[in-house]
This record gives sequence, C-alpha cells and structure tokens, in this order.
Amino acid sequence: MGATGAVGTVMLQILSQRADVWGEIRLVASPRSAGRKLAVRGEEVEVVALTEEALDGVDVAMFDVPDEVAEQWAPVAAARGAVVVDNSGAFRMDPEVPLVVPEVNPHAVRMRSRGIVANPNCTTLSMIVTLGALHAEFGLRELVVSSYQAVSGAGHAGVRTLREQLALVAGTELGTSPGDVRRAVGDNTGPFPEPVALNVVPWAGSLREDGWSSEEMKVRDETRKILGLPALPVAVTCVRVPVVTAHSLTVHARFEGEVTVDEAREILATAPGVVLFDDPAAGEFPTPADVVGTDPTWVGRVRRALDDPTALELFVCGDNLRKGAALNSAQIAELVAAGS
Ligand code: 11C
Repeated sequence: MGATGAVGTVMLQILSQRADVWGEIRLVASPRSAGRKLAVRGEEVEVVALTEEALDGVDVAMFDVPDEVAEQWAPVAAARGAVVVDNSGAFRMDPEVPLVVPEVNPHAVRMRSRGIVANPNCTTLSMIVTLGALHAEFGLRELVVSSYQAVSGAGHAGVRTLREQLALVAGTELGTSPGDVRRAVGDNTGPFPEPVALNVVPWAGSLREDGWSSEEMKVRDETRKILGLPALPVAVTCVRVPVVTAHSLTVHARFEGEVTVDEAREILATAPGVVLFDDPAAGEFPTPADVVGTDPTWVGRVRRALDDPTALELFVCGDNLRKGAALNSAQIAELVAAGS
C-alpha cells in the first residue's frame, strides 16, 4: 500500500534485493496511481487502486500511507486476514500494537492482538539499533538527542522543494545577509516552514503542547516503547537540514554505571545492523552523503562524556527511507512470513 510514494519506491527496490520469500506481490495505491506499471523482482506489475477487494487473499500488507489512510484501512486489511505492517504514526502508541525493530525487540512482533504491527518513525529508527545494543549491555538511564533530518522524510514533496530551492540559490552570493535566501526562494517553502536550502530549520512535524513538535514526541515515546523503558527521560530537538536522504543524530546517552569507550566500541563493532566508522584522526566518521543507499546504522565520534563517566556521546547516521522505513517494514514482514 502506497507503492508509488517515496518509501514505497524504496520498498520495491528492497523487495527486489532481499531473499524472495513472497508469492504474489500486489502493488496498491490511490486511484490516481492505478494503472501505472512498476518494477519489482524484475517484473512489471500494474498498480491497483485501494479497495476492499484489493486486500483479498493478502497474508502480509505493508502500509506506507498517511496516518488517516492507515487508520481507516489497516483494520479493514486485518479483518480480511492480513497481518498489517504499518509505517504510519496511527497505531505506534496503541498498547495492543507492537512497535518493532527486529534487531532490538523481535519478540514483540507476536503481541499483535489487532493484527497490526507498527514500524517506528524514521528518526527513531535512525538511532535505535545503536541504542538498543548499548542498552542491552549498559542499561540506558537517560537520553538527549538532536536530529539532522533529510528532506526525503517529508516525501517526494520534500525532495522536490530542496531541489527547486537549490536551483534558485546555486552560484549566488546568497546566505550573507538577513532574509536574502528567503527572498530568493519565495513564499513557497513546500512542506517546510522555512527555506531549507543554505539553511537549517529547527522544526519537523506539527505543533504539540508547550512548544514541542510531533516529531520530537514520537522520538521520545517510541524509544521508550521499543526499549521497554516507559519512564526513560528523553530530551529531543528535531532539525531539518539540506540533505536529500539519510537522517543523522547526535546522541548523549547516560547508563546505569561507568562506561568506557573501548567497551562501547566493542559492542558497536559487533552489533547486528550497526557499522562502527570512527577514526577522526583519519577523517573517518559517517556522513549522510556516504550512508545514503546503505542498510545499516552507522556510528562514529564515540566519546565518553567529559563530565560524566556514565555517559557516552555518539553521532549516528542512517538511510531514513531504507532502515528508517522500508527496510525495517520488510524485516518485520519477513519475521511474520517466517512464522513469528
Ligand atoms: C520526517 N520522520 O523526517 C519524518 C517522516 O511518523 O513516520 C516520518 C513521519 C512518521 O519528516
């Protein structure tokens, strides 16, 4: 579901690249995309419109659609016998819906009394595999993170907006006086509240209580649920940056007792789904430009906090459309297909 969207497009690539455990793959989208042909597993498959009949006979339904579409249609698919793997925010905090990251809490996938399994937000997913590995050894006690989010988190419209704005500012002297970038890109800032080219925007999502954004609340709530730490203190600031794909985060994580960088490096070097890339003397640390298109979470800049021997500082980076969305959904679907 949502085969033609930004995440759906990457999902088709992922389904074509991973071990093929699937029989028929049916591509479903809104009526305006019906009839298009898309390639999956090397074959052209026609997209069909979302109807109840389109869900007949489906074992696993992967949803990459807006919250309101998922809210309406996931229960319909579940009632018709499918296990729904939903990448929207509609069910993530429902106590009867597990929120699953296969490297961290694969057992939770079985607790799906509503027939729905939720996939976390891409910002949470871009750090949680790393944190899960450290938490399993050290016991997480507090988290402070800032995100550096790519525009593709806002879908095709986000990418289009950045490309259009970059074309307007490229090769100019802009960015040297107040408002010059804003005047050059005009009033149409697409899905972002401010120009994103030559800029950073400390906002993602919609306004929640007391000045927090929905994206910040998602990172906090989802991290607590996935790690099974309902009272974990979490402080988050979400920021949009002029990167097409791959979200990054700085992480300050405090643990139960003293930690060492050597221990942390050993955990991260062997954790499934994590690549430790951390040699600042050689100029080696992850950046979105190198991480985009890859599956793992990359981690670098591993340091012990200068003023707290129980805390670590990290920089993590992951492809928000792959592990941040389509890949994690596909991994969950594979767990279901394997009998979990
Ligand atoms: C962004 N993380 O970068 C968001 C997009 O709840 O799945 C994903 C929103 C979600 O804008």
